Amino acid sequence: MQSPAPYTPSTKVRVVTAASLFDGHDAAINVMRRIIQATGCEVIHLGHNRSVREVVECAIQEDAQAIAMTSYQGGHVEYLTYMRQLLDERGAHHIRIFAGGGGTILPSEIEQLHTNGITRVYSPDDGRAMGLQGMINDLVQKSDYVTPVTDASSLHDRVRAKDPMAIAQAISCAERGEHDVIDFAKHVKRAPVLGITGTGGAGKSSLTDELVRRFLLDHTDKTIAVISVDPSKRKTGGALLGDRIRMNAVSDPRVYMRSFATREANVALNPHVRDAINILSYAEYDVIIVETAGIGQSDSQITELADVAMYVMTPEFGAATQLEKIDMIDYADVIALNKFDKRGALDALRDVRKQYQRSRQLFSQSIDEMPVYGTIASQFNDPGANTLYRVINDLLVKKCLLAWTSSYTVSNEMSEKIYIIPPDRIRYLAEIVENNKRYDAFVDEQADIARTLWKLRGAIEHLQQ
Ligand code: B12
Ligand SMILES: Nc1nc2c(ncn2[C@@H]2O[C@H](COP(=O)(O)OP(=O)(O)O)[C@@H](O)[C@H]2O)c(=O)[nH]1
Ligand SMILES: [Mg+2]
Repeated sequence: MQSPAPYTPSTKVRVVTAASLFDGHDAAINVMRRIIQATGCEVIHLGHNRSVREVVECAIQEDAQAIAMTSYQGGHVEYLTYMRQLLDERGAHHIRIFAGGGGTILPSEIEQLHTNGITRVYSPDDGRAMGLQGMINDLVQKSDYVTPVTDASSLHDRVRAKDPMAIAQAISCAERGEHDVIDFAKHVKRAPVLGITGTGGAGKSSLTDELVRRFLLDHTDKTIAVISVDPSKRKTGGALLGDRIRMNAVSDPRVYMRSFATREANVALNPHVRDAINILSYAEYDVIIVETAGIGQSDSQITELADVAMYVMTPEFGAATQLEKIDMIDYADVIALNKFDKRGALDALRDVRKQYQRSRQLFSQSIDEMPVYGTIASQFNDPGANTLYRVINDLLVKKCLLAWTSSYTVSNEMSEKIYIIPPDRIRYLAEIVENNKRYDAFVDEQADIARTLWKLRGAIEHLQQ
């Protein structure tokens, strides 16, 4: 069968993808999300094992046109039906649901799910008849619509009340250039903004999640919004907005998160991030975190938007001279040297502190006073991340004249990797195998000797007879 050409959507289609609760079968959704992205859509991928509530809240906050799920573990009728109910309960009747799960979803169940309001469940037979691109074309075509604004006249009141759907719709208006609808947010006093930038994969999203978690624990009455930008592909216009995979703390009523695609080549920020900050300020979020796409030179754009700017890097920057080329070391208020568990981290910390000192001519101060902190964002309750949180909290208080009181205490401990298997025992399984093989060889050798002796003894006895 010849694969059909990709459908060209006429709107910016945003699709949330995930594998269902308790389900680790993510191979199929990974294939589908890549094709959805290559068909020009912005894909907000959540990974596997996601509850209905998580998926629904994400789709509403992201103002997505559709949700695409896989489910292999059973319970798909209840799961998908509940997803439809929850979307409808929250007024998101327009969000379409698509799903697949191979032979585990029976034809009779597919029929039932279609009756229950699931737009389409794709069976293996559909795959054979339509091909992968054919299924995705069908999905994207059915999702190719402009997301509605529920009631434009009450939008500002609902934004002010922090209604996630209203905020999401207002931000989409900004992205579509419908500025008259969001005029109310134009002259608002801006909420404090923490800008986070750094190369892709340095751990910006993981650190954002760690900061959000600590903020929620430290300030039990405060709210936080996260804006996260990832690059669009120039070739297809599609984008993988994958930052939510790292965000475990954002599924909280006091948090709103929105993923942006840059929608332009070679920029680290979407031009509408500024509008989004205004809208979230109008909604009176206590602080807004903006994570940039992390694509190098244009990263320092963030300093124009942020009250406090953080640069995230890792110990693997190559030679110390490379540091002199990094613009953000000159501009950042604070630097996180993440992945502090990597080799050479302590040397790197010294080099980055030295460069920070040099770039600001702070030669009268000790390099240990430079605001560069080693962190391990992938580790629970990491001491470096604790210190970083408190430093950022205090910087925001100082720069934005906030009346926050933090009870977050930090220690002077350095981040250190906590090992489940100690490094010198990392090959323990191989060592057991090697030991067993040595023993087998010894036994074979001894058996050979015993056999030879036995034969000699037999020969001697034979000769004596
Ligand atoms: C690959 C696989 C695995 C891999 C998963 C790798 C991964 N990371 O995804 C591994 C080996 C890890 C695995 C593990 C297990 N598996 Co498994 N696995 C499969 C297998 C062989 C294929 C599933 C698959 O990905 N197919 C590829 C997709 C693309 O094709 P498809 O399923 O036919 O889907 C079609 C359409 O539905 C459509 N489609 C599918 N999804 C979507 C989504 C969208 C958006 C769209 C548009 C279309 C679409 O595309 C296809 C077109 O033809 C199935 C058996 C089978 N042959 O189907 C079992 C199967 C799903 N596994 C099963 C089981 C039981 C398990 C385990 C629990 C086994 C165990 N006891 O440990 C674990 C659980 C893992 C976990 N943590 O959840 C059972 C489930 C039984 C049930 N629900 O009653 C199955 C059915 C095997 C069986 N007959 O027993 N598994
Ligand atoms: N070893 C190690 N891995 C980390 C650390 N922090 C994040 N990671 C991993 O690095 C990868 C990229 O992280 P992510 O937060 O998505 O980076 P981003 O692209 O900068 O947002 C993920 O696989 C994380 O689990 C860390 O401190 N140490
Ligand atoms: Mg990220």
